Amino acid sequence: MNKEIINAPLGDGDSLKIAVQKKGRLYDGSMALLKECGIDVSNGNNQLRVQAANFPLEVFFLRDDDIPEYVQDAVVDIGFVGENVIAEKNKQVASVEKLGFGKCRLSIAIPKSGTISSMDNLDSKRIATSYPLILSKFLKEKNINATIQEISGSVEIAPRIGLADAICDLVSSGSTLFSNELKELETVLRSEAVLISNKNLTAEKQSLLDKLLFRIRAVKKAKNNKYVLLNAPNDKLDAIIKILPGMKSPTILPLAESGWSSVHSVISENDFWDVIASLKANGAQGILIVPIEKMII
Ligand code: PRT
Ligand code: ZN
Repeated sequence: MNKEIINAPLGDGDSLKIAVQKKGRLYDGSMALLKECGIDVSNGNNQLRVQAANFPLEVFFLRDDDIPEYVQDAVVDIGFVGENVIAEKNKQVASVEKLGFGKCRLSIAIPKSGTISSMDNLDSKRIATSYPLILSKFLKEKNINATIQEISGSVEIAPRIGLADAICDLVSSGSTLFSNELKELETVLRSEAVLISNKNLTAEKQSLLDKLLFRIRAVKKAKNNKYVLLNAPNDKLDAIIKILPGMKSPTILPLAESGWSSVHSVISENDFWDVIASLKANGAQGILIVPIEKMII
C-alpha cells in the first residue's frame, strides 16, 4: 500500500491510526489483542483499511517490514511489530509496550556436522541472513570477522546449497533448524511483538493511545494471573494467607460447615505450580483455578 492510499480519508480523521501485519505470524495475535481490548474491527470489507466500530481507531494492514518507517514518518500513529524488525530497520520510533505474542529469537545456527563448533570458528566464514544490520553489530561486538550474505528468504537452506557456512535467522520451535540439519550456536536477539508509536503524537492522539494502552495492560495482566478459590480449615488460614498475597490480601468468607472458610485470591502464572503445591501441603481443599478476563488495578 502506498502512502497516498493511507492518507485518503476513511474514518472521521481524528482516529488513531494503527498498522498491523496484513498476513503472517503477527496477524492473528494482533487481531486477537484488539478484540480482547473490546475493539471491533470486523466491519467493512476493505482489505487494506478498517475503521473500528466502537473505538476511534483506524487499522491499516501492511507488510511488517514497512511498519517502523510508516510509524516514524507519521503515516500511521502506532503499530504492532516484532522487536527484530524494529532493530533491523533502525527507525526513530518509541517502543511503548511489549505485547506477549510473536515470541522468537534471532540465532546463529551451524550445520550439525561440520567444522564449525564455536563462535571463534566463524572468523572468515560466510553467514546468510535477512538481518544484516543486527548481525553486523553483533559480530563487531564479538570481534568476529565473518562475511554477511544477505538473502531475503529460505535462509535455512543456504549452507546446504553452498551459499554460506552458517545462518542467522529467527527461531521459535526449532523444527526448521532441525529438519535442515542445523543447530543453534548463539542467540543474537530475543524478540516479541511490541506496540510502537510515532515520537511526536498530538495531545489528542496521545490521549487515544493512553486509552488503548490502559486496555492492553488490563488484558496482559489478566493473562498473567489466575483467580484461585479454595476451602481451608480455619486453623490453617494463617499459613495459607502467607502463601496467597492477592492484590491486597485474600478475601476470606466463612463456609456453612463450621471450622472452614472459603479463600479467594489472585496468583501469578509464573508462581502458579509452586503456590498450588504449598497450598495443598497446608491443608487447602477443593482448589478451583479460574481464568481472569480483564484485570484493572
Ligand atoms: O509479508 P511480511 O513481510 O509481512 O511477513 P514476513 O514473511 O516478513 O514475516 P512472518 O509473518 O514470517 O513473521 C512476522 C514476525 O513474526 C517476525 O518478524 C517475528 O517478529 C515473528 N516471528 C515469531 C517469527 C517466528 N516466530 C518464526 N519462527 N517470524 C518468522 N519465523 C520463521 C523463521 O524465519 C523460520 O523460517 O519461522 C521459521 C522458524 O520457525 P521454527 O518454529 O521452525 O523454529
Ligand atoms: Zn516481513
